[in-house]
Amino acid sequence: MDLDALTKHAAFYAKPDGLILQYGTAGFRTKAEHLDHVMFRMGLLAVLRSKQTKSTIGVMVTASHNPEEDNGVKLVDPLGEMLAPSWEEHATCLANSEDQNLQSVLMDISEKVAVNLHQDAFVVIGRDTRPSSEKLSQSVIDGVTVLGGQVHDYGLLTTPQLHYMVYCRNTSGQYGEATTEGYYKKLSKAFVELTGQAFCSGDDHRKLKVDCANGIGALKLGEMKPYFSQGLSVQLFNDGSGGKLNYYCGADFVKTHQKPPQGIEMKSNERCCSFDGDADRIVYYYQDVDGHFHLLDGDKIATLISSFLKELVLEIGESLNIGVVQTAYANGSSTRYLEEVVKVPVYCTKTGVKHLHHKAQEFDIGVYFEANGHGTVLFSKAAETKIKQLAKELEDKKSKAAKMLENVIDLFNQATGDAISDMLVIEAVLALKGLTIQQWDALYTDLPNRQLKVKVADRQVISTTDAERQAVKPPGLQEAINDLVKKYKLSRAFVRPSGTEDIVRVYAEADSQESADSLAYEVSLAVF
Ligand code: 16G
Ligand code: ZN
Repeated sequence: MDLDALTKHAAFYAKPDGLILQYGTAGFRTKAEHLDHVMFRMGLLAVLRSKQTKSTIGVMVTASHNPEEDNGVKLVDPLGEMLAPSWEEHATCLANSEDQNLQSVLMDISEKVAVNLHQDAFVVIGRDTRPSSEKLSQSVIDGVTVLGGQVHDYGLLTTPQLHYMVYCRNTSGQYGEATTEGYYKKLSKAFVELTGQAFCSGDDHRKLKVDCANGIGALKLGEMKPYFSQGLSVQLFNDGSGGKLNYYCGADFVKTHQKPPQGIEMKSNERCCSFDGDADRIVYYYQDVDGHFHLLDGDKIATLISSFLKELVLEIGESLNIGVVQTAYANGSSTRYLEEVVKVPVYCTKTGVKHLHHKAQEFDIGVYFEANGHGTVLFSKAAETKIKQLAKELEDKKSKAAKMLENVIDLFNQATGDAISDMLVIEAVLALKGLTIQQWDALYTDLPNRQLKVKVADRQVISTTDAERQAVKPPGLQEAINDLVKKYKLSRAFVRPSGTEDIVRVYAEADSQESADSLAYEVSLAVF
């Protein structure tokens, strides 16, 4: 390690006085102007992680659905997964160390994790379309190179594309080719083959309007469109030409406000969807003939996909176990529908993709979606092998179903939730089952619900258990919530400290909107 060079370069990336940041569920995230030193340091950390794992590590510069002025960074582990939790602590430690301690903190981490400093390091970098992202990604590159690591800068990418690249590179190309073209071809081939047999009633069936949140999704979906155009025609809105990132648009806006984004022309009953700012989340929606807005969120997506997968598994007659993973935010109706109608076991984890992803890996087929539209489906190696083998056998109903599953495996991003990939899966399922968005929506009715934010002096006074569904601290809070919940029918409520904002979140659902609103309000009073 060339410590002189490190000291020299580090001088360009002074840490603002008193700034303390935490590597949370979404990495580091704050105002872009405060992140230069963090980026440089994450370049350093990525080199250590790469040396330790003897693998390519990814660094993504994005703040997802946050306002355009923000930015953020997260590291991607060898199999395209989120950074291991023990390394989140190292990241926090490194980001917060005073400038003069940088070297010693870095050495401490190397020792703790037993890094062989002579090992080669390789880091790949991607960034979203924020005005600050290019400069910040240069700071990451500087951090990597000063420690002697090699870099490949992919430039503009969606977050899930970077996860895909890392996964491809660490599996010797077996998962796919580590280029955007490789990604487009792999997914489009699977989509076109999957939808090949679908009966399409009219051209309208193949049309989809996509709100791209004025983000990277517009660019990448635009590049990809020609590859799958024989199966689906997408029309892009909020494509970044003039509009501001995530401003009155995007998946987070639509889910939070339960209304259509600005900048999209919606005719009644037309199928529309929204990506978030880095294209790892998706929600669907439509407006009915009476002008009512209908949102089909991550829970509806999980339900549609789980039913489809369950049918295919029954058809191939193999005992592949399916598990669905949700969080406390999943609408009670979706959980009931999955358990009672689709008849699949449902599990609840803490909020944050890494928790759901981890749980989903326990099954042959693990479906996970957060209500906010982040999710994917994971297939175990054993399931994949079995499915591929069945798909090769004689032409019959069984092998047809296996072939479909084979394409489904290729179509889902196995590294992380991916708006483009999820969109293609949903479009394929709707086409194959001949479902309109209204029929999909009608599978079950959401219980009315309300989310509130509560500002408190210290959100850490609240701690939770049971996948965030029960408050253990402060004393008496859970008892108070229990008493309030008893007052309403079909009700449920919980509170949890946010992992991304300095607030406490309250969620309530009940048999009517008035009850859900009033329960949420009463619970928020109990939080003080
Ligand atoms: C992050 C998480 C998202 C989660 C959200 C919750 C990832 C990649 N993103 O954006 O999954 O839903 O945080 O935010 O894990 P909250 O803690 O503020 O409610
Ligand atoms: Zn995102």
